[in-house]
Parts: sequence; structure tokens; C-alpha cells
Amino acid sequence: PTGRTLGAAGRARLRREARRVLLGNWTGTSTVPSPGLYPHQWSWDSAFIAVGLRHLSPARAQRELETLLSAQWDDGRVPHIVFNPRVPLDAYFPGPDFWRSSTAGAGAGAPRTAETSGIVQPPVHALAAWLVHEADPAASRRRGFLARVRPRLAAWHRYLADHRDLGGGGLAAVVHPWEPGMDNSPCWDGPLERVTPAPPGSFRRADLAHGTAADRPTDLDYGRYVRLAADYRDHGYRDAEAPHRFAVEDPSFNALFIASGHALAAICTELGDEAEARSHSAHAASLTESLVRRLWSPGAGQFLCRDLRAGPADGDTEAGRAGGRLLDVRSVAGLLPLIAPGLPEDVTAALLRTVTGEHFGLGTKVRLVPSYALDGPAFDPYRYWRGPAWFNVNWLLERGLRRCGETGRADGLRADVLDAAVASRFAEYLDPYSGAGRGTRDFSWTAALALDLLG
Ligand code: 9YW
Repeated sequence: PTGRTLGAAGRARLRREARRVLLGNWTGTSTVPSPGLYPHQWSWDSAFIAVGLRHLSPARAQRELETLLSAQWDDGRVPHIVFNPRVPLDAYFPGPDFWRSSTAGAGAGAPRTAETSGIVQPPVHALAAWLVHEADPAASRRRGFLARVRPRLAAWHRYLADHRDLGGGGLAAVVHPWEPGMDNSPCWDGPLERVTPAPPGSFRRADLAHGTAADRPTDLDYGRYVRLAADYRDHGYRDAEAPHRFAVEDPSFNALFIASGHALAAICTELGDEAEARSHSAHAASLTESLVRRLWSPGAGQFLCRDLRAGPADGDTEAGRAGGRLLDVRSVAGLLPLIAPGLPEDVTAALLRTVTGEHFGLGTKVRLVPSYALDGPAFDPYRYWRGPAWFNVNWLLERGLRRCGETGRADGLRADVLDAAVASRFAEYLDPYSGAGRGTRDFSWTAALALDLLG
């Protein structure tokens, strides 16, 4: 692959700079997303980081994932943050003194020795483990990498299947806006209206010391995030008992679950366990079927989120049967199922039209795909997941396009991601129109995924 504007020297520089970022953000056992803003280990960040680290050091990439998985709870959940005990308590909010996993989460099997959050992030880990293995299969076999992570990955997927099918239709639901990893997506505006925010004086945001307020979620968003997390904690992080006032089926979370299910099947095949491989493939296929049945909107030409706590819209008998209500909000999350094998052909064709059409504008209006429709009423080119383009999302779309045989478009997107990564000094996210970097710089997954796209 060659960058549109990056020559050999540019590529070498990108490789050198990405390496500098990843080595700089390495703590000895894992990588922080950003030393100032996010000074601990984040779950899906680590999966994306491992995908890039495999090009520098497959052993380090393995370590990244193993460190995260070693903080897995007995019920199988992989927490969204693993706290570094050497980092001061007030460096990040909400920190270990808020989540109190080792005590509040004891009933759900939280680790005793590590402090973690109690919510999860998208299950990208089996996909990452498989890609890490593929980078150097001989070294992976020598270290018994897949054999070590396989039971933990299987338990993680089992947690999602057994504890998170809150709608009863076969998909995994998210119970907090931080879980799908797209914190302040306009998709959550409706569901969050039902949540009484925690009083503003009851917590102190640490993010504003590092980020511009206009680029970050609002105080009202934070009040609601805190309330939902505190309610979960106060019910011992037990899904059967927690009120889960926020419960949404998100297409991107489930698409990653599907892609990781297929990866877990490949891992089992590699380990010679064909029976387990078949059961993971069958589960991934049934998730795909549920995804289409419950979240596909032919009218929108994309997948939508289903709000499980909303009543059906008038006359919407299909939604009534499925439970809850589809949210009429165009987030990029609804395009990410392009990475999932086995979608019906008409669904894939419609997704490809939507990604390049007026709402997302790939190749016409923008170079990188925005997080939310350019013409949506809540669009804001600066504010986090309400418009800016993110590198992990675009990396996933590049894979999706390539998987669908859209080689030209995938090559173009790849080139644009690489250019934007260099030009923005590995920004956390970008203004989708101007390509100007926003948020923090030297952001780990931006560096890692650029490295991966360099090949
Ligand atoms: C926060 C670490 C995380 C990402 C999320 C992103 C943000 C945490 O940062 O959430 O404090 O807002 O939304 O996807 O994993 O990079």
C-alpha cells in the first residue's frame, strides 16, 4: 500500500514517529492511550494498540493483551479500564476510588489485587489476538500465546452472551454510554434524557485539565455518566440486579462481537479444537442474523441503535415485537457492520451507498468518515463523538471496504488515514472537513493503526 502523498521517506518517518509514540506510552506491561488525558489501561484501546505493536514487537503485543486479560473478572467481563496503582488518584475521573471494584464488585468476581472499572468496552480482543498471532505464528506458538488467551477470550464472549442479552433477541446490550466507546454520540441523547444527572458538585472532572471543554462531553453528560455508573456499582455490578436504566443494542459493539467470534473460531482451529471452533462460528452467524433482524433499517440504509428502555413508536409493530425502539440517529456505528461476514447482499450494497453518500461523504465531502452524519441536527465538527473523524473507526471501515471487495475505496481511505495521522501528529480525532487534528496528540491507537496500515 502506498500513501497518496507519502513517499518512501514519508513512510519511513511515519514508522519512526509511530514507534516513538508507542514506546513512549508503554508502561512496562501495557500502553496508555495518552499519558496526560488517559493514564491507565483502556480495554479497546489495548486491542487496537496490540494490532499496531505486532509490527514492532509481537511479544510486546501479546503482553499488551495478556495484561488486560489478567484483570478479567470471574464472571468473564473484561473491564474497560485497568487502573495503574502508581498513578495519583486524582489524575483521572472516575478513578479507582469511584469504581471500588475490588470491594463493590466482589460478588461479580472482580479481581482482588487489581482495581478496575466495572463496565466494559467493545470486544475487539479476539480479533486483535488473532492478528497478533498472524504477525509471527512461530513465535506465538513457542510462547503458547493463543492457548493462554483462548479460555479468557471465550469466557469474555460468554459473559456478553449470558449476561448482556437484555433484549432477549440474541444481541449484547451496552448499559453505559462509555461501553460502546463512543461516549457522547447523539445516539445516547434520547436514552440519557431519562437519567437524572448526579449533582454537579458531587464529582470533579479531571479531563478538562487536558482537553478543551468545547471538544469534550458536557457537564450534563458527565452528571448522567456518573449516575449510571454509580447505580451499577451500588448493585454490585450484577447485571441481573442492576436497574440498567440505559440499555441499548449498538450495531458497532455487536459487529465487533461478530468479527471477534469468527477470530475466536480461527484461534480454536489453530489450536486443533474443531468442535469449539464450530460453536464460535455458529454463534457469530446467529449474532449476524440477530443484528440484521433487530437493527437494520432499510429506510435509513444503515444499522441503527435499539433503545431497549423506550416503548415502541406508534404503529411500529415490528419494533414492538423486537422490544424497545430503533433510534433514528445516524451514527457511524451503523456502518461498522461492514466488517462482519455474512450480511445479506442488499444490506452490504446499501451500506456502501450510505458510506459514500450525502450523510457520510467518503471520497466526496470528507477524506475520513465522520462519527456522525454531516447533515445530522446534532453535528458538531469539534465535539468528540458528535462529528469528528476517529482513526479506529476509519481503520475498521478500511477493513470492511476491503472485505467487501471495494479495493479502490479501501486504498484511498488507507492513504488518507496515513496522511492525516502524520499531519495531525497522531491526533485523537479530526475535524472531518478540514482534517485538522483535535483532542490530545501522540494518541496511541492513532499511531498503532497507522503502523498497521503501513503494513
Ligand atoms: C473518557 C481512551 C478512551 C476511549 C474511548 C473514548 C474516551 C474515556 O477515551 O473515553 O474519559 O472520555 O471515548 O473510546 O477508549 O482512549
